[in-house]
Amino acid sequence: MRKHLWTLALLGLLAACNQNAVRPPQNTGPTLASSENLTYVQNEVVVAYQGEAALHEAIRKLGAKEIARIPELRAALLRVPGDALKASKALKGLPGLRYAEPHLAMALAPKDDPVVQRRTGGEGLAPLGNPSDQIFDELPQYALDPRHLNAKPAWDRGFFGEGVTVAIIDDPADVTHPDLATNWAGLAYDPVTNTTYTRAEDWIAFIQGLNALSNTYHGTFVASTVSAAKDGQGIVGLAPRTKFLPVAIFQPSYVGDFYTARGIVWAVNNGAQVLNNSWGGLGYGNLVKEAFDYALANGVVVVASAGNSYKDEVRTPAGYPGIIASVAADGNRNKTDFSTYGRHVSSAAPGLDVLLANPTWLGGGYGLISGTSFSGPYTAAAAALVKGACPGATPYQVRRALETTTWEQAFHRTKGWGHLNAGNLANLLAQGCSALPQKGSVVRVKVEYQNERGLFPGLLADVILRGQGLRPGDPTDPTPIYWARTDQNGEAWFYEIAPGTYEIYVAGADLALTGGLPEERGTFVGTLVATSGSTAASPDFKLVRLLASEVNLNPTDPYEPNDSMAQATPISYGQTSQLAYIFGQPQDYDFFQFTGTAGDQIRARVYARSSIGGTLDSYLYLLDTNGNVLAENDDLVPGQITDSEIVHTLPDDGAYYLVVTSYTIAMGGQDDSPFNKYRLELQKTN
Ligand SMILES: [Ca+2]
Ligand SMILES: [Ca+2]
Ligand SMILES: [Ca+2]
Ligand SMILES: [Ca+2]
Repeated sequence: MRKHLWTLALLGLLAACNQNAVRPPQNTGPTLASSENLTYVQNEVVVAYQGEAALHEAIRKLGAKEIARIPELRAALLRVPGDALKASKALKGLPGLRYAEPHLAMALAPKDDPVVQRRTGGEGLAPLGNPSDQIFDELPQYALDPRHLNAKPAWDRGFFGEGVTVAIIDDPADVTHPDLATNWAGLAYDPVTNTTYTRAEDWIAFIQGLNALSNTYHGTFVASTVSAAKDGQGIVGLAPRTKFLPVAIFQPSYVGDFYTARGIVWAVNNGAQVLNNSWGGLGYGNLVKEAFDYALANGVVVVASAGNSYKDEVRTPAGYPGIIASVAADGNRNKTDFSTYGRHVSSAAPGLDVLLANPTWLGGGYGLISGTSFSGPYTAAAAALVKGACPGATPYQVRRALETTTWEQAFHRTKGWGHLNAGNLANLLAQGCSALPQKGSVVRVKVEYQNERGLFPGLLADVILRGQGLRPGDPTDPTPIYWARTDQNGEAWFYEIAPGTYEIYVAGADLALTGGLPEERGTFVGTLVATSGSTAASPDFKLVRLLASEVNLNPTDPYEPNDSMAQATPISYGQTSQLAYIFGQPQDYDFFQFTGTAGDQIRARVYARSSIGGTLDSYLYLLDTNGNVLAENDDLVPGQITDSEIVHTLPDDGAYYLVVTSYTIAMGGQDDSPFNKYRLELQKTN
């Protein structure tokens, strides 16, 4: 399981060292920046647009340069002169913009992860059970035996995944390993340079050119989980006649969300029917989520590792709607201690000490390795068995085919619907494609906010769909729950989800910052029915109009109106304001007045997004009695703590003003969100 670098602050794991390990995605060598748990390329912004006009306006406004574009996702990568997070905020409210976000970075950090360790050279190759029924080619593989994935009955019935291509979105896999060469799809992709490789020697030369051979093995292990040939040598993948398609998003470190999204789109456009993603982290990237939506809309199954975080939490991409999240199981078919779990997970597969292929550049042969990185591709392989038998099966049908044929066939949030069983799956497939479970749904939710001033689209928020009757806290409750984020138009999409009736909840767009499970968050705003067989072209649609009476979405700023010196709210030394909001008008300024004496040293501090959550990147001014700006501050620690602070010595006796607004408004833009909360503190320090 590879990690998003931008989650390491939350995990508390070696964040500083990993930044040093990041390999620049291009020769130009971009610098990484970190702010509020996000790590991103300091001067690159991803812009998603409705039409070209909005893109051109964004470029003009930022003084940016277009680096690359993904037409399928209506998204472009821009180089900007200043800080990318600030630049993306400056675009808020631009007509025709869908969203702007910094070019998020992730890093490969397998050594942080105690469970992702290789052992090669024949040491302890049969760690669990009796090897007598574990030989499928040459070496023992407990994962496939009759007590685990139960592969043989599936193969005996002719289900090998023939005709199916599985993309290995990972570090570049070895297409020359003796157990993989015959099942390479003949194409491989470097998304950074947009290069498609068709000759093995060119691909290997590309890998060697990355100068990181000792850290490049993960993708090869993953590819062999799915596609190792059944040829009498070495090992066998669960779907041994699938072709694998390597996409290099770790080179060996993570190359950035834009290139990951480009790699996903390339895989879909080049014949992949299943995408394996043995990576992830916390946080939410709009572009990568939309790339997976593109895959799902094209009937491509998406599998992701749940994570190796030892706890019940939603990581991404595993937690995006429509993605099959895999838990790692041990030799007893129980969840491993390290596996991430939760209500969103689909199923479990072997992920402890599994025997897989080691790259030829590291000596070849085989090794033992652990992690949800490997339960994931066993799941992708099971999906390929379904696609091989029923090419028209939708991603939701594939998911349910796996979930309804597990050993347990009962839900528990520690391993979803249970441990995969390919023999049971084959029994289902043998009944023909009409026996597959019903099709899933595609749902579009649009959130608008209405108050006495009118109707406002584009509230940036988390939208949570909870199946009716959800019992939070009950670990055996199988009711589905999904989470997605709105774009600037207020739209949130849910591809390939379970049909049924849902309750819709809306919450502040800060899940990644504040944590909390989706099932415990949000304000109830209505219901919708998702119908089996709805599609991207014809989704189930629900317009949610949030009224001013919905308390959580219409916070009262106790000091309004306070938009001028004449309306200023008094504040005195030692006082902290109540919770207030930059909200209720496109450019809200909140004025506070205090009286000081010449020589007073004051410290005025805004507590906002960086300290109390929410969405406000604050900006603070100090004015004298005539309205002249004496001091101003954007960020307490530039680019890292976006709350504001002014320390100043007063020049005269008399009245002074502190003015709080948002960074976006201070730059001339508009920023009107009910999640823009803050408190203002004033102190005299001498
Ligand atoms: Ca083999
Ligand atoms: Ca206000
Ligand atoms: Ca105000
Ligand atoms: Ca700020």
